[in-house]
Amino acid sequence: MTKRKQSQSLRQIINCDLMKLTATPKSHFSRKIRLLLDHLGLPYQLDDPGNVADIDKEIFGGNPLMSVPVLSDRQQVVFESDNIARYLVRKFDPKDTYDVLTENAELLNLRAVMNGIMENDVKLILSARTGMEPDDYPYFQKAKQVIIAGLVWLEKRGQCFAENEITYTDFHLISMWDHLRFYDFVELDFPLLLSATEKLSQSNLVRRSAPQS
Ligand SMILES: N[C@@H](CCC(=O)N[C@@H](CS)C(=O)NCC(=O)O)C(=O)O
Repeated sequence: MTKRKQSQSLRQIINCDLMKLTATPKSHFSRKIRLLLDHLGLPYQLDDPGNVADIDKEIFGGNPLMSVPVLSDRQQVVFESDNIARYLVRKFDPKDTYDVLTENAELLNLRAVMNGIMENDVKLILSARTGMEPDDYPYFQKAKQVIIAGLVWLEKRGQCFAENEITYTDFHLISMWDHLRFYDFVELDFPLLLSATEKLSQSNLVRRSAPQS
């Protein structure tokens, strides 16, 4: 980190000018960012909007998409988990310690599949939460099938996770996996993914943001 960046972060800490992350404690998309913030040692304040099914853009940090996470860094507001990750790395971690800015197509595919699984997981949760039984609708049955097909695809690439140093791709995996386990919509019979997530969960920093009942 350059001296200028270092003093920028220090100023933020000293002035208690904390970044704010609008996020629910169980949100998997938000957890990717909490893991990044925690690993970068960046303090932040969590602003919990409560029920993400609510229709009120103000509780979502002004995000018209009415979803979390949203980062507020003084006057700068950033929507979308991966945009937030890129913003944080460009501002605070020029070495890109966790490989957020990779252009590697295989890694980007892994992340795309995990993001897709998480999106479909959100569909199932919000349908159940808003009074629709997912099993009654082909739209949600497809969402479940996409989750399963995505997990099968990831399991075939299970050796790509939890290798030497933890990376942003691992942050995706642990956030997705713990969330699926928490909500229990699909059976998680994927030995390589299980062993990678168990390895990642040995870290206190990783466990700190795990969803709690
Ligand atoms: N593509 C978005 C997805 C965010 C997302 O779906 N967040 C969920 C919570 S984990 C949410 O707020 N959903 C509310 C909704 O979709 O109405 C991102 O990467 O940040």
